[in-house]
Formats: sequence, C-alpha cells, structure tokens
Amino acid sequence: MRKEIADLKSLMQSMHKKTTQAQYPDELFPFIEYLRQQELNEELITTIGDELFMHFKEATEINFSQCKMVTKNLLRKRLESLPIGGLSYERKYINVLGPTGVGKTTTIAKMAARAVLEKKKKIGFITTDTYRIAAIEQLKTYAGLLQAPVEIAYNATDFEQAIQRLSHLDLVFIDTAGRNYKEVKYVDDLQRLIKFDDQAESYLVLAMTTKEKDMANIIDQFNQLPIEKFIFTKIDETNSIGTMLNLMIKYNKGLAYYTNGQEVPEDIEEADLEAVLNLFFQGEEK
Ligand SMILES: Nc1nc2c(ncn2[C@@H]2O[C@H](COP(=O)(O)OP(=O)(O)OP(=O)(O)O)[C@@H](O)[C@H]2O)c(=O)[nH]1
Ligand SMILES: [Mg+2]
Repeated sequence: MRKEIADLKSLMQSMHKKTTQAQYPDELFPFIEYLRQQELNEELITTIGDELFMHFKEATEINFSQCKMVTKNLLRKRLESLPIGGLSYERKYINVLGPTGVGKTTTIAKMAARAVLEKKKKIGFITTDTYRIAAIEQLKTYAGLLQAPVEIAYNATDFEQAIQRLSHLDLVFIDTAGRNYKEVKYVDDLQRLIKFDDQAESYLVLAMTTKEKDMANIIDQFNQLPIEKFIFTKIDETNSIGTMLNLMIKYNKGLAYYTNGQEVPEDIEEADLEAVLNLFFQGEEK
C-alpha cells in the first residue's frame, strides 16, 4: 500500500513536470536544453523553467541573454548565503581531504604557493599519506621549491609531534591519503589521525570528472567531519559545471577554489560567486 502511494506520488510529480514543461514556449527549449547539458539537476531546471515562464509571460520575444540574467539571479539567491572564497588565513592548519587521485597534493601545492608568494606566509606541510611510496616524494618536491619543511606522520603520535615541530609557522597544510571513502572506516581512520579542532579548517576535494552520484556518496561519508568548503578540481576536463552547483545547494556547503589544469601554481582559481555564475554560462560562448 505504502509503495503504491509512493509510486502514485512520483507518477503525479512526473506528470506535473511534463505538463509544466509542455506549457513553456518553444523559444525557451534551447535554453532549458543548455541547463540540461550543464547537468544542473531536474528540480533546479524546473524551478528556473517556471521562473522564466513567469518572466516572459507577456513578452513578445525571448533571448538567451535575458534567460541567462533571470537564471543567474535565481542561482545567486540560492548560493549567496554559502561561504564562497579561499583560505581564511585565520586558522593555522589546513586539512585537505578527498578520494584517490582527485588532485589533493597538487591543489595543496597551488594553495601553498599562493600563501607564500602572495600572502608572504611562513608555511609547512604534514603528510599522512604514507600509503603510497611516491606520495611523500611528490610533496617534498613541491615543498623544496617553496623551501618549506615537510613532516611525515605515520600515526597520531607522529602527527602530534609534527604539529609541535611546525608550531612556529603561520600555516601548515595537511596532505592526506586518497582512500575509497565509500568505506566508512577510512573516514574514522582520518578522524583518529588528524585534528579537527578550532585551529583547523578542512576542505573536501572532489574532481569534476567523478559522477555526481558517487560524489554525493563521498560527501555523505564526510558529513561526520567539520568540512568547511568544497574544492572542485579538473574542471578543465569537463564541459558541464552544473554538478558543482547541485552539490553546493544540496549539501549547503561553500566553495573555496576550483582548479583547471595540472600546472602548479597557476591552474587554480579562488572561488567567487559571480565568477562561478559566469563559469556556468561559459559553455554557451564556445
Ligand atoms: N586536468 C587536471 N588534472 C589535474 C588537476 N589537478 C590535479 N590534476 C592531476 O591529477 C593527478 C593526481 O593528482 P594528485 O595531486 O597526485 O592527486 P591526489 O588526490 O593527491 O592523489 P592521491 O594522493 O593518490 O589520492 C595528477 O596527474 C595531477 O596533475 C586539474 O585541475 N586538472
Ligand atoms: Mg596525494
């Protein structure tokens, strides 16, 4: 019985969606199609579609740039309460977390280079990635270029000692091992190994090349940790940016940076609301 009610409900919802979409004037369809290509979720697309429909009800013509403006206003309203922007430079420890191969170490190198070159901060690194042999060397290479110390922590005691040794610095970047965080035990391991106190800010790094559903699963697992903001990497490898917005809105989480290439230190942008909205429409200019 309950299942039947649920089925009926979803049928009615999809019928409602179809009927509202059927009401849209034909001129709106290319724009709605753009939103779909960007992989914005259907719920947001319907909200935007309805808003556009109301906006252009009396209009004689509809153009893309007006649609863009209405959409930007709507998305801006959804996003403006979220924290958007880079490191605060107020907390000493920067925890960088995320699944395998998303670009955590590379992004740390980019953020660290900015902290040194632009903000003139004294920085250091701790890596807890003792799992991959090359990981320590990779971080040491970047640290060498910035003449910054690296500490290696195999366990919580090492980590505590590393913190003591680097206590004279302004900022300490903590690189962690990429693991299959669908397994909750890896999140628990992190919690035991590193610190999530009020001296630390934690960032979850996700690659735009990952499927949205899988990213959502990972975020769910990290929900037990105090994640400050997201960092999205590899936006140069995709043409659809919607996922970024979907996840920020769904999880009520801000955005610190997005990265757009392998070059260190240049391929990183500090997030800014207007820039993110423009990024969403960048595909339209191509
Ligand atoms: N195209 C592209 N590649 C990137 C970007 N950021 C990182 N990469 C590449 O992604 C690969 C993995 O980067 P790492 O920084 O080692 O990733 P990681 O998350 O530290 O990996 P693990 O520590 O093994 O989990 C490297 O080849 C990087 O050059 C980006 O913004 N765009
Ligand atoms: Mg790494």
